[in-house]
Amino acid sequence: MTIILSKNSLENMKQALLGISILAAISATNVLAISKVSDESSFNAAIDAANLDNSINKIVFEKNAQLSLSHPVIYTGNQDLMLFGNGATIDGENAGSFTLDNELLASTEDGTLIFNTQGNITIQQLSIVNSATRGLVINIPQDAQGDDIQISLDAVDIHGSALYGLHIDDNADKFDDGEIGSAIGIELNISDSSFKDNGIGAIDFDGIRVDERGQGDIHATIINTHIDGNGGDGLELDEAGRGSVDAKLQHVTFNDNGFYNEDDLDDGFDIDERGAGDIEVSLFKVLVNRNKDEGLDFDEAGSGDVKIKLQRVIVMGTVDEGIKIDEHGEGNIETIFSNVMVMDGGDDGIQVTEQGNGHIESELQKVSAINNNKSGVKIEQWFEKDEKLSVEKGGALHLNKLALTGNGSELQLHNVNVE
Ligand SMILES: [Ca+2]
Ligand SMILES: [Ca+2]
Ligand SMILES: [Ca+2]
Ligand SMILES: [Ca+2]
Repeated sequence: MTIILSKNSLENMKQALLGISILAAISATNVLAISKVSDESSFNAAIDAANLDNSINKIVFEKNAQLSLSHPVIYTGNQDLMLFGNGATIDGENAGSFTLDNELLASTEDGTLIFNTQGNITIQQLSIVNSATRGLVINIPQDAQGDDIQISLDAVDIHGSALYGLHIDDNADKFDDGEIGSAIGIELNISDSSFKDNGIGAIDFDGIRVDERGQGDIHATIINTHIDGNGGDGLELDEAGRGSVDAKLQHVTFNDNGFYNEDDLDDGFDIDERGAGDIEVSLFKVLVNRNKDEGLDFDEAGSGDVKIKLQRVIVMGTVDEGIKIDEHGEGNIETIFSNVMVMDGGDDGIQVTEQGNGHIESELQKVSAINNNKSGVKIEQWFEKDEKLSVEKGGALHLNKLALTGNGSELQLHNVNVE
């Protein structure tokens, strides 16, 4: 059965159909799926065809198709590829396995759907559910060069994975340690999607995990998306080597994440940046409720600045800090929070810590911190942590309608002046 027509066969078809209106539809894309993907064998056939023929750049599923996989499906082509899911659901309950070592750390190469490529990947209207290992995996080849990979997910639902829901891996180390990765960076765009109840089969597996190493940045834009109920962090962006992390989120929830490992709980949204490079985050209308470690946890190290802009953000019911921002080494922190509420946390509500060379410039506008166990707001600028005498010019805190009530201590500052 023919699954897909390549560009060449389409050219022949065009000749035959010359003058017929269907031409307009065909010429809009290089590839037309004649028989749509409807089950495991037709999905494998389509991916195999794309692996062999780099003119194939689109695979279309039958409307609302239900697929159950017995093995991971693996794309190995170089070309950009789009999967148009058309409402299809891929069940990965039997697609692969993982092993646990003595420390109960899970190791696997498997995932329900795996892309080994630096080609751009676009997926629309597709669900990946109940994966025995990871749901959706994109492995960036270590020798990748040139433009950043673009990964675009629209109306994608990944839930019930034992390990990561979505894993984008530009790290040569199998346990995601180390510093070795490709020369390219990662551009991730997600809209109208959900990542729920992943990371429920082993410790430290997130709803979405991006591991970027070597040269290259992480650019993430997430809109209208739910990242809830994952065993590890809801979202972890992990960048090392030269390069920055920037994340723009609008209308996103991070609720009830981080519960799987009771000895080392996890966060709603976690960023770890090391080496040269900055963290820049902008959140608009983001809800962060009942996460087990921190709600928002942003750590910057090596040279580089941290810029965090929060508008209309609510963080409630964390076991540890609600919002925690740490900057180490050469570089500054700039925060602009407006209409932010941090409530019922087990530690500080908002904790901002700057160390090494650098200063803090912080603006809190219509911010409230209520009933947090330790400080409502704690902002500290250190050259060396716990120094007795400040050797740097003090940082600046600009306040407009800050409401603090019921916290262990309301406001705690070190070498930061209220202006
Ligand atoms: Ca890289
Ligand atoms: Ca990097
Ligand atoms: Ca840095
Ligand atoms: Ca610093």
